[in-house]
Parts: sequence; C-alpha cells; structure tokens
Amino acid sequence: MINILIFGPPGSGKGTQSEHIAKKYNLLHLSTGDMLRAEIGSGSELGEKVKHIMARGELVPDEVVIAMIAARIDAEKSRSGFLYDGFPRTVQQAAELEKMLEGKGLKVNMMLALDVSHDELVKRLLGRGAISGRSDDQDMSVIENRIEVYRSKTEPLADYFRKKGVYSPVDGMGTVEEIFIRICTAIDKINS
Ligand code: B4P
Repeated sequence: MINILIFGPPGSGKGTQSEHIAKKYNLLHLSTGDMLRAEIGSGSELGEKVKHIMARGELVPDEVVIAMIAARIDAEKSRSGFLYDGFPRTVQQAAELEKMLEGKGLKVNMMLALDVSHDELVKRLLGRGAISGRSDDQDMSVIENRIEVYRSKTEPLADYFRKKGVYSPVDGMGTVEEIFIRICTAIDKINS
C-alpha cells in the first residue's frame, strides 16, 4: 500500500492534480480542505468551529485534522494506497501521520512537491474565487495570509521529508496536462 503526500502552497494545483493521480493509480484521495468544507456545508458543530478560522486563512487546530484523517484511514481497506492532499500542514501533523502509518506497518513513500511562482498562485486563486465563490479565494489579504502561513508553518515539512529521502520536487508551472505528465514520471520511478 503506497502513501503519497501532495505538497505545495495554496493554489499550486494540489487538488487539481490529485483528482487525476487518484484515478490513474487507484488511490484514495484524502483532502483535508474538502473534508473541512463539507463539515461547514453540513452545518455540523465541527464546521461551525472551523469556519471562521478558514475564512481568515489560518490553519485549523492539528488535533481536528488528525482525528479526521485517522477515521478515514481506518475505514478504508480496498485501495492500492492513499493520496494526502493538504495534509500534513505542520510538523505535528506529519509526526502523527507517520505514527498512524507505522502502526499498520506502512510509511510515507513520497512527497510530491509542486513548485509555483507567487504571482501564478495569486492569479489561480483569484480565478477560482471568481467562479466558485470560495470566500478565502476572493480577498487578497486572506490569500496573502494563506501563503504566509504556508511559508512559516508548512514549508519546513519539505526539509523534514527530504531528510527521510522521500522528497520529490515537480515543476508546477504550465498546463494541468503538462504537470500531470511530470508527476506520473516521478511516481513511476518509485513504483518500478
Ligand atoms: P485546501 O483546500 O487544501 O486548499 P488550497 O491549498 O487553497 O488549494 P489547492 O492547492 O488544493 O488548490 P488548486 O491549486 O488545486 O485548504 C483550504 C483551507 O483549509 C486552508 O487555508 C486551512 O484553513 C484549511 N486546512 C486544510 N487542510 C488543513 C490542515 N491539514 N491543517 C490545518 N488546516 C487545514 O487549485 C487552485 C486553482 O488553480 C483552481 O481554480 C485550479 O483550477 C487552478 N489551477 C490548478 N492547476 C492549474 C494550472 N496548471 N494552470 C492554471 N490553473 C490551474
């Protein structure tokens, strides 16, 4: 069972590429952003708790996302593996994920890191905001805060996984199709 993390700043194409990767490699796509937005959409107690945090572009508390992921991993048995999108986002989340996997005799096999310029990130997020109505994609100060939170709290994970020998950078500039080909080349290398 393979475990792949897709990593990169907001707007780098994690969600977009994850759909294609999950389909091609029969992986379960676990997006903490989608799970949290579903909680908000359903009006659950958890959704009420996180909606103001997400609207500001801050990170939801580690224990909330860790519990969500743990429940999904435990429930799923029939896939070739998991694709984690937007998780982990802090060193604590990474350590907890590794602990969960270790308990099952598994490990993180790969961190696919999408590299995209700042201007392109802003352009993509504003573009999505105009279509989807996602409020965190419409306000420049929230977008800049998300990128800043990424740089300070999430980016250190690149080094964390580089030291474990599973870091795999991918050029995230270009069309969705071009980037997907680069990603498949990287995955096929570790799969062969
Ligand atoms: P996420 O849902 O993870 O969203 P994201 O990082 O903003 O976007 P993503 O990277 O997936 O989007 P994509 O580029 O695919 O997080 C939202 C919030 O949830 C966070 O701010 C935080 O509050 C909370 N959260 C989530 N996980 C958490 C965790 N683990 N811990 C704590 N808090 C957590 O798409 C962007 C746009 O670009 C799309 O419109 C797409 O069509 C476009 N696009 C993609 N690739 C393109 C390309 N090659 N060319 C042109 N456009 C492209």
